Amino acid sequence: MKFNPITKSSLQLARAGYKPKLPATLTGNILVQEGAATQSVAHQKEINEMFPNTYGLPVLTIESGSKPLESSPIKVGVILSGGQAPGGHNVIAGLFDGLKAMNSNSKLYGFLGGPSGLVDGKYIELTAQLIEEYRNTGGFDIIGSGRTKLDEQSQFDKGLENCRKLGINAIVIIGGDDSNTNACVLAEYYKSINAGVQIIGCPKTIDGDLKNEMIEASFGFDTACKVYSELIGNIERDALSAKKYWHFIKLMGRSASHIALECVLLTRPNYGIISEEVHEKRLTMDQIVEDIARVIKTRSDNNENFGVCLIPEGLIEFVPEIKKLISEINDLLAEKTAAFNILETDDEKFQFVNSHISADSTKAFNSLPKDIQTQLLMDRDPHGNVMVSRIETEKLLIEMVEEKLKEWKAEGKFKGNFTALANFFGYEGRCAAPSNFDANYTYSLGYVAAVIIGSGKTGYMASVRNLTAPAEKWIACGVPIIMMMNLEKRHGKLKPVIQKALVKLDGKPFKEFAKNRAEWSIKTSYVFPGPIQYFGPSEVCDATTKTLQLEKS
Ligand code: FBP
Repeated sequence: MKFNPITKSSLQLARAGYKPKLPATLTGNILVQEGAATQSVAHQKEINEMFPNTYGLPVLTIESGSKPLESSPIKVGVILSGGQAPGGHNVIAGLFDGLKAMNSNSKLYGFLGGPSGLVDGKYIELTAQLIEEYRNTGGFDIIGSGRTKLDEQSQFDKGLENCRKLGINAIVIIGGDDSNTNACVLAEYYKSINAGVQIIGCPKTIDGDLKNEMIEASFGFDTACKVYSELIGNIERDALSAKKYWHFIKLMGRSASHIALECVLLTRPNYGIISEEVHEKRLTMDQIVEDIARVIKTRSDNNENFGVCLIPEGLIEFVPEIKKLISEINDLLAEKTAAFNILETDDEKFQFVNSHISADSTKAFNSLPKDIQTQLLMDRDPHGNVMVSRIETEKLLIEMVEEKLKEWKAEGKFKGNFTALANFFGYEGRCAAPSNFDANYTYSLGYVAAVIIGSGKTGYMASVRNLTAPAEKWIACGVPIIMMMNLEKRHGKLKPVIQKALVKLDGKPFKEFAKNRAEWSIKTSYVFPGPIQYFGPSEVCDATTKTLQLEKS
């Protein structure tokens, strides 16, 4: 593939010259230290049996050493997997620079279009000239991404054949929880057959749900939340100026509500839903709607017929009656795929579903508007997830709140006006040019991946910690991916997967919201974060998320 020069904006040109910062331990001589043996986060016995060759590996800490880390020439393949997240290109740049620092004859190949590129042998060589064009840019377009799940031996064998043709000794998979689960399975298989190909993962996802004791944040979360918060702030200012609309804004983030929580903390809207709280309190759709309507009424009683309500993308999966419904539909579609796929009309599909699910779920299914029912039956992604970004929860909530307020109006309880507008912010943030934090973090992650490869290890995820400190003080590590694994039901079967990090209701970010939300709902307390700044004072340009700052405070 030849780079197609596109006219660049002045910001792009200036940004190309930005030199991402590395932890000080990566800038001189390097020593890779091994810690004690580790275990998986849950289901230790079962996971140990499934991963006999890679279970129990030690954590690696990268420290300053007395000699430079050198390697023989290595050939490495890199894959971008899953949804785009700001900073992917910088991971590749960091990986490239790290490999070249260890041996200038090392080579980097990019598999095209995600994991399928490995299986189908579609690749390009990533040269210094090509990488130069993509430093500090958003997007994954340098090699493209995809969501193909690698879980069959035939795919692993084909991938190995393609690596052998190119002389590739290591593969870096840049992805979220599902893609790093793929990485873990692949590492085990290649180790079990002594394939001589190392597998290293990198924690990517705007959703922020690939984090744990050893991974403080997934990359892209910082930039995406800053983009959404800029837009939310602009809408808040419009609402405050016009004083006639309620804006219902759905925010991406699939299951976990980290994005919604971060944006709530940055912009202080009048209402914010956190799916994990809905689940914990077992709130029904009716209760959620009633609570939103209560805030609208109180504001209206104060003559404020406007407001902003933030909704996490995955909400619908956390409402107990709908969660049960989705789980039954998932099992049904997995078991009776052929019978379902031949049905042509929506009505036939609804009838089929209703005749195979429990009475409670039938009731929940039939309480939903037709378009939401259709959206719940759409194809799952290759990992068995409902594609929640396509379910229009924001519109569903507006409809239900409208109904509730009509009832209250008829009873004389609500005297105001309610005009609502729906928004969905997701794709707007996934390919933004990485913030300084994400530019530094991703470049460091790529560099760490190179060091782990240089030290001959497999089955590790690159990790950079101490992220609220200046980049020079960040701590570089390699974390066994198996430490993050547990068993979960996918496509109707228990599978080893990386445990998703949901919002912790006893964590400081949620507590900060819970402490203030009553005031923010009634008193208009909006904050307008403005656009990401790449140049200027450090407190404006370099700060990372409120979530991380609170978690680490
Ligand atoms: P990853 O988990 O792969 O990083 O994807 C995140 C995400 O942006 C989710 O927030 C969203 O639900 C999903 O991707 C949408 O992806 P697609 O456009 O492929 O349906």
